[in-house]
Amino acid sequence: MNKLSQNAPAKDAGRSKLAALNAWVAEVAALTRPDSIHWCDGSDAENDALIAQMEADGTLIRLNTETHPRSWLHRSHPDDVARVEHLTFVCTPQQDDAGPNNHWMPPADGHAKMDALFDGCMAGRTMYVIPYCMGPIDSPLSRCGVEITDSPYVVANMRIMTRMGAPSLARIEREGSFVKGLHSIGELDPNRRFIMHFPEELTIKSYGSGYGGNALLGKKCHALRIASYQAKSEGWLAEHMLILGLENPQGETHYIAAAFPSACGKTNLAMLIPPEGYRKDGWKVWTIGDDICWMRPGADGRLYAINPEAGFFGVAPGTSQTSNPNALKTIQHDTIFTNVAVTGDNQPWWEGLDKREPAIDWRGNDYDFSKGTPAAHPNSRFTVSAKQCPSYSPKAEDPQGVPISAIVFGGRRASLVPLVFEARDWAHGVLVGAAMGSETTAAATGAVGVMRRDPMAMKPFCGYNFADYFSHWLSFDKPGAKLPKIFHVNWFRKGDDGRFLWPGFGDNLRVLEWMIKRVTGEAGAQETPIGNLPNVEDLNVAGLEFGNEARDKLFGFDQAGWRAEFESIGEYLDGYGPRMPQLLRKEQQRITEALN
Ligand code: GTP
Ligand code: SPV
Ligand code: MN
Repeated sequence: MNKLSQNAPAKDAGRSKLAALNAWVAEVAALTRPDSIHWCDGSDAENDALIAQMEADGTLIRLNTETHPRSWLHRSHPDDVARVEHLTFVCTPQQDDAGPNNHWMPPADGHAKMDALFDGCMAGRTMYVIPYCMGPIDSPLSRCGVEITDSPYVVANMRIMTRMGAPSLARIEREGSFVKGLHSIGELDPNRRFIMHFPEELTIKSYGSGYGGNALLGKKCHALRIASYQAKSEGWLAEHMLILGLENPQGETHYIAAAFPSACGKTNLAMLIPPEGYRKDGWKVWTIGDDICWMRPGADGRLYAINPEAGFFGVAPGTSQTSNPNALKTIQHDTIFTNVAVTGDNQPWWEGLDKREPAIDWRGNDYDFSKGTPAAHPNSRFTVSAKQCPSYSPKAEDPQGVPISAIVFGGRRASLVPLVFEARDWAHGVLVGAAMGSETTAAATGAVGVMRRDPMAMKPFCGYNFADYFSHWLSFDKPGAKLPKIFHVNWFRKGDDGRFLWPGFGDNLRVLEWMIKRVTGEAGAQETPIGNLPNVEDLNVAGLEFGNEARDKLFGFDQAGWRAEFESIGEYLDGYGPRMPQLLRKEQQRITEALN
């Protein structure tokens, strides 16, 4: 018998000191009827046994042990390769509380739909109970949850992405409360797939997908959708943001949180290596998080942030020695790769990595160049512990979090939006975030490259009405608050020839330097109706060469274009009806008038 599935359900139902947890596990077991229940302790022995089991049944394929020790390839079902926004629901009693930004169902209907799917779905399978903590185990900003799943791949990923196992269970027993997440891969049938949230019950039910944010319930479901809801009532923020520390030559470190939509550059910015000249001068970037940021005001009025995650579930394509050397070093060992291609000698490979030729594509077929389709799935990913990252910040485990000096919003905008601008104050900054637009990416199913509004990069992740969310953001501006400055960036502006005008990646440091110098009052800017833009001479562009087109488009301000944009922003805000905070409408009107 399998070492991991020895315990009978009846015996296992009493495994925690917390009656509420035991009762929930027993209730779920009665519904899903697994063959056995395994309570995860997070130990190496447990992980080794799970990995061995997955290697034996083909769930994991061992990669080249010399180049990539203890690393694995997982091929997900070809119809299960990304988040599914059209199948993701927020179930609040009132539809208005979920808002036009969410798909909604009455909670009773949501439960009925999900429980019918879960009925008997774990027959013949092991049910894993995963106690986890989002954030450092000893941090007052952290929150705990328990995910029940029938996927050992999910267990192995949750072990990397969260603090999972015995210490988390101990905290849950101490606190007496936890977010409940129930997950089954079901039949992996897209027609029997839903990701359902019940914020008032701190409950998640996810069926029919084994992929990323659909299945690793600590990540987007808990740390963003449920947490954003909790954060609103408790006075903090749960955001789709990276966190980095920028150390200057004087040895001072400023912390920056940045919200970019999925597959728009968070991992890359969080692990940035400064251009050579900057490195020589002593600049350094420290990585705290690459996807999610929880922050709340400290006693001194500043916002303090933690990364609730313990690992990176990062986009593989585009990751290379030139674009992101820190990520590449991070994933040389002890990494789970999902849906990448492999080379003839069984090394992981993806588009943009290097000039080698892949042998087998992400589906497991011989790679055929003549088809012109990518060998790795565009949303292929690596799962790896943050501790393996060479730039991982010593402050990343600080239970108090780090004080944030600047908040950055940004998206993929081929036209109109310049490289960077600064909001004039908090309310303007909230509008800048609320008005964000970006072209869709392969991180979710559906068309790629379609421009849509993605406020604060939270369109797929805000667990309640965006109008209330914007009010919540505005509410941080109160006496005694020492709020960060807010900026907007666009690394993705294109020229008439369709090429990116800004080199991006390491050179993004030049923009971060300007931001921090704006915070400390050392850099200049030009005031425009949309905010403060750097003059070309305010930014260090030494060593970069720009033609006139690049200069105009990266640093210029297109009044007529912005007038049309602000009209569209006004219409977007109006779509939220009377719940939209007046202050935001006023900001939009103030700028519209200045543009006219
Ligand atoms: P999620 O994990 O989906 O939330 O994404 P992310 O925001 O962490 O995105 P990531 O950093 O993984 O970047 C996604 C893609 O954008 C990769 O293919 C990168 O190579 C590319 N990218 C990142 N930064 C830049 C940049 O500065 N310029 C350009 N042109 N591309 C970039
Ligand atoms: C994203 O899509 O923003 C991700 C990947 O970070 S997932 O975990 O699938 O949500
Ligand atoms: Mn993300």
